[in-house]
Amino acid sequence: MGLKVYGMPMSPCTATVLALLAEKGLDYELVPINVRAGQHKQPSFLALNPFGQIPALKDGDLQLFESRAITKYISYKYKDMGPDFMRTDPAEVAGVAAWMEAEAHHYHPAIGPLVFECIFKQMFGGAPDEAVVAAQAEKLGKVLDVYEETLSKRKYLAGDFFSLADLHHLPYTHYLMCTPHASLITSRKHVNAWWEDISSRPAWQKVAANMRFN
Ligand code: GS8
Repeated sequence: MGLKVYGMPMSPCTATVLALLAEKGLDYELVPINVRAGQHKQPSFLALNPFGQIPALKDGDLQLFESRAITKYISYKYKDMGPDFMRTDPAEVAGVAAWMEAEAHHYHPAIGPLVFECIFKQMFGGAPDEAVVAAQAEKLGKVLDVYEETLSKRKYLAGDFFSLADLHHLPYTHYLMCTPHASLITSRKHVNAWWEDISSRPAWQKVAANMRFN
């Protein structure tokens, strides 16, 4: 039994897992879960993730949910397949962990609602709430000022190596670049260079090509 990812290619959290699998060159089956049709709230999917959100993973007898837990599991288990995105040196491991936390607790709360307003809400026929958009753009700008300072000293978030910390920024930033707020990235020299670097990775390009939202 191989790896099975339950989700949708256009879902940012699913795309993160697919990006890692592509980087590692691992074979997997993508089991489509149609969120629009509410499949993620059906008992068969709730058995995989009781919180009813995609993605989920099956690897033999192991079942897992939460994209950040899934990418850590894949990185540990398939350490010898492709690059090691979690490192082994304790200081580097800690740096990757710190920037994964920064993504989860600073970057994501700022960019997630912005992408929701500008991309996902419109998919369902809604208009962006401009007050929310402005507040989230300001919040994201402040987070990106910290990133700019960090990335002026090193090439990637946790050091001079691409890691899971960088990888977790790919899907939401990809969508941000399709909104009128791409300048949040492009106006910051070091953030922009980092984005151009990580988003041009061949593995990511393959995953991004399937993230069609219109
Ligand atoms: C969030 C998953 C999530 O928001 C993770 O895996 O990192 N912390 C979790 N999934 C969204 C799709 S966005 O990729 C989802 O399932 N939304 C439907 C819902 O919440 O009902």
